[in-house]
Amino acid sequence: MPIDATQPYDDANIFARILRGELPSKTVHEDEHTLAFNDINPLAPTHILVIPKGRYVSWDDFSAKASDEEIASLVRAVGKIAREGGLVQSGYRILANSGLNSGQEVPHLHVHIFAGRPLGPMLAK
Ligand code: DGP
Repeated sequence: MPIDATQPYDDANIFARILRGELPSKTVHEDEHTLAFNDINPLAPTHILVIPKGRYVSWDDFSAKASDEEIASLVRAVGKIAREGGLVQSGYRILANSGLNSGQEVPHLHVHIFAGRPLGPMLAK
């Protein structure tokens, strides 16, 4: 069920539970403001989720309310993960679903990193 990007933050969401250590995940990167882990249902050979540690529902919420430090941390983490994972030469795609039409399912901002095969057209027509 897609979520509404303007809804209040729900502390029971799956990524909040991962951040609290209540659910397992395979950590790929962690710093003060950002966590990255493998997607549970990978759609490409590499499929990583990068999330802020702060309570942000969506890209809209994050871009409006996060500090410059939090935003820089997330953007730099994406680049670092790709470089350290050897993804730069072959290429990768980043994607953040935000709100109803995007199909966002988990109401905590996450940036997908896809890589490891040709990723096809950007969107289904
Ligand atoms: P989106 O549709 O953009 O909201 O993507 C949500 C992603 O979250 C989807 O690719 C599957 C992933 N996901 C859902 N539940 C879990 C979980 O418990 N652990 C991990 N690692 N990923 C999850």
